[in-house]
Amino acid sequence: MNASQNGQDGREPHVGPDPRGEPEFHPYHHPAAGWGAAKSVTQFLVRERALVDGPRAIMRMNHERTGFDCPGCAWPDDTKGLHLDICENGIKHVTWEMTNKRVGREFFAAHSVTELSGWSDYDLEDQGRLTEPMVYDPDSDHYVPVTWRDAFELAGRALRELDDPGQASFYTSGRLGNEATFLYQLLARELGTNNLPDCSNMCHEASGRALTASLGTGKGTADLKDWETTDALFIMGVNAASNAPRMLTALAEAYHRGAQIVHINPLVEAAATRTIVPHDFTDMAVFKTTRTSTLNLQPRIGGDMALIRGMAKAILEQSATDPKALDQEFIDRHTAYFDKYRAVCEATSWEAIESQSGVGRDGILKAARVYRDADRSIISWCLGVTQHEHGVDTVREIVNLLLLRGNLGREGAGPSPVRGHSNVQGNRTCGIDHRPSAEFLDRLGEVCGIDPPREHGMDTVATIRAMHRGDVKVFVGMGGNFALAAPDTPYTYAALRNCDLTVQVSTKLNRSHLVHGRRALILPCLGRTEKDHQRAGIQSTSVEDSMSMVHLSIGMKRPASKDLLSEPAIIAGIARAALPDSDTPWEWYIEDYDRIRDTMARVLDGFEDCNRRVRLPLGFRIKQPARELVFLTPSGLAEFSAAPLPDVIPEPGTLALGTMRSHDQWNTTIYSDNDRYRGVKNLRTLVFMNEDDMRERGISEFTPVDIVSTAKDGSHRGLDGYLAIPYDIPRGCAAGYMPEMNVLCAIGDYSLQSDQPLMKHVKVTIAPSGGDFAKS
Ligand SMILES: Nc1nc2c(c(=O)[nH]1)N[C@H]1C(S)=C(S)[C@@H](COP(=O)(O)OP(=O)(O)OC[C@H]3O[C@@H](n4cnc5c(=O)[nH]c(N)nc54)[C@H](O)[C@@H]3O)O[C@H]1N2
Ligand SMILES: Nc1nc2c(c(=O)[nH]1)N[C@H]1C(S)=C(S)[C@@H](COP(=O)(O)OP(=O)(O)OC[C@H]3O[C@@H](n4cnc5c(=O)[nH]c(N)nc54)[C@H](O)[C@@H]3O)O[C@H]1N2
Ligand SMILES: [Mo]
Repeated sequence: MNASQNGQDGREPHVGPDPRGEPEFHPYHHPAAGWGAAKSVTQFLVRERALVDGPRAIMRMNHERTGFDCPGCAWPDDTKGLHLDICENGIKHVTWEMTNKRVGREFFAAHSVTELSGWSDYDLEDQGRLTEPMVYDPDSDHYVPVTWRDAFELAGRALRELDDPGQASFYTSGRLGNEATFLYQLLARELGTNNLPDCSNMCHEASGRALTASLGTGKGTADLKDWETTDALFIMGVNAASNAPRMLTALAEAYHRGAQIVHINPLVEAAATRTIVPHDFTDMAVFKTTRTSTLNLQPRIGGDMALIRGMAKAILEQSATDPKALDQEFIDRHTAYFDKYRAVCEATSWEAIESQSGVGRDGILKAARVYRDADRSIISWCLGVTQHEHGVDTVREIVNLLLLRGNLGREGAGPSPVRGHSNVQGNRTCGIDHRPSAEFLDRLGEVCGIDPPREHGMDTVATIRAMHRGDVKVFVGMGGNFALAAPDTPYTYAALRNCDLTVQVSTKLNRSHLVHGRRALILPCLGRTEKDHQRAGIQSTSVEDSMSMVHLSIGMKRPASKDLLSEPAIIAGIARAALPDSDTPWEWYIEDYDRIRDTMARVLDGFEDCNRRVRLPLGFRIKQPARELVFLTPSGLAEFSAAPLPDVIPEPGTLALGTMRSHDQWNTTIYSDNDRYRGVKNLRTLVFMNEDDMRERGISEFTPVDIVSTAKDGSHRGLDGYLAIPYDIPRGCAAGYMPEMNVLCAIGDYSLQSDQPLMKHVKVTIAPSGGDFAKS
């Protein structure tokens, strides 16, 4: 059952840096951000030897017009043009790209792929930036240099020679700029496939589908201004201090203003306590902390829908005596199916709500009171809500609750998903969608003179399965680290290895270069911080944040190597080779990205006149019809849903395990083995457990345990020798880190509502290592 020994067929023994220190766990009681963050950043800058360039670049991060967009997350830029709108993890993220270390042909000549497969993921990325295109040579088992022209021809020929364009798949990780995104989907569709899997398939797919069903637009409607004026914030299933640290500023401001801040998370994360606002130098100097929470509720894993249902039930019950509890006028004018929703709330018993949510009625009523007393409420959420079987129903339940009090289409109110990758939302806007609408395809066809395929394409999980079967033969990864980010690691490895060709467009060496098809290319690209010289001069690219603001990002650093190409140029190169007779002016587009934007303006809703508007000081906001109370739903109204509560209570003896990030990692990129806010040092192979669950199993702190997951189809997967950490987490729940724990996520375990892998709800048993248990 030990899947962790073999770099070829299982997982790496270790993803983080060596040497490994002794594991430590000391519950952490310091405020989020502040000096701890400053110290951590300094250590990081020193290690990456970026002490000169690092700080200079950081000063340009998120500057309107003259700066580059921080690739760290999708939190919007400060509307007041704050000139130090940065955070610890954003700085690490940028410095990671700007490292002075390089991995060139000598490196690949010295190390075979088999040898590199035994390296940790940390060591792979730590070699620095890729410098020139490389092709895999099966005879020597080494990557060897290849010219760009030959690389494009190899990829182009493989694509041309497919029996069917559906045998190709084009993955995107959400940091690709809008212009490259647009060209990428054009390449896929001109070739004849909608196989455009992306990281949202593992991330916010559920949010998009739910919001589209309820409101007719797949995005949140609240923007940063709304955050600044709201009376109550409900923050669900996000570790904001680590993963959206600039949210801390908004939370601190809200607290000062007297707004209520309710955190809903099985773990009380750092953002649910207090912070030192990172860019407030006075606060930093005097160690002044601000509370960032007024109420914390700890539902069981998967218990959010029941909790929200409980709040709605309380509001509905109260409306019998309190006419202001509901916004009846809003409900009458703007919504459909309210009666059905009321009926399902009435039919859901308080017992079911309490047992399914894992929160007592008192706590739910407290949250309901906050909601009732606030004129304007925002509900914000991230992966703790989406990566579940019933993620779509839960997001729809969030919208139901908002609709009850007309928290939509007005200042200070609305749904507000926290997106992950810095441009993941822009990717969707610009056409990365395996289920495109007919209207979009019509316009794309008309404007670009192509005949796009109408059949839906494959998402991430479907692509992996198709590669496994041999139905997808060419895999192109535009950024990201597919091998490690996807579920069921050994299965995904086998799928990638079964391809005729894998192409990875990347900035640094990672696992996806070593787990490759029979032929393989590494195509190194410019990073977001770097100058992109094209014929018409230095180019900028546009990106869209979590709150639908589109703005320009422009790099200012000399490229890491003279042999790098921009992502748009790489896509155009592959496209020309794959589609020699294409009428699309690929080369002409690359000379001047304004030309790409002009075409985008004609194809994409909300991009009209985008070349001018994107150059406005803060860029432009894509119109959100739902924000204007225009609902592109079948009824033309905001639609209540009335789904039954799912049963999320673990069977006796089993636990619900959520996989998540540590503080010191960026998805598959590991910065260190520490998780500062959770009090962990030098340890990633851990599992956080409730002390009673530990006691019941004869487990104490640092006891090595074996974890076995049971998939929907009854199959088992396991990890051995993880160390148990007693943690403030509800009974029946456990948590640990991705990507190591992806081994436990079965390929068949995805949501029937969103097709998202169930990464926050893995059914596991945990027992002390060494028993017969692991072999069961
Ligand atoms: N520094 C840094 N920033 C990042 C990233 C990174 O890796 N590092 N990743 C980026 C990406 S792509 C994304 S999508 C986001 C991810 O941001 P998050 O959503 O914060 O990601 P996770 O670390 O997976 O944390 C999930 C949170 O959900 C909670 N949770 C788990 N199960 C449940 C549940 O059933 N209900 C509720 N209410 N909560 C639950 C966990 O306790 C944890 O706090 O961050 C983005 N920003
Ligand atoms: N178990 C479990 N698995 C998960 C999750 C989870 O919560 N639990 N979360 C899921 C989520 S939310 C997401 S978004 C995915 C993330 O999946 P991915 O987006 O595929 O993974 P990342 O780790 O973000 O990708 C990192 C790589 O991107 C490349 N890169 C960095 N910058 C650039 C650039 O500018 N251009 C290009 N071309 N490449 C660049 C680098 O080579 C780096 O190694 O993982 C998913 N996997
Ligand atoms: Mo994500």
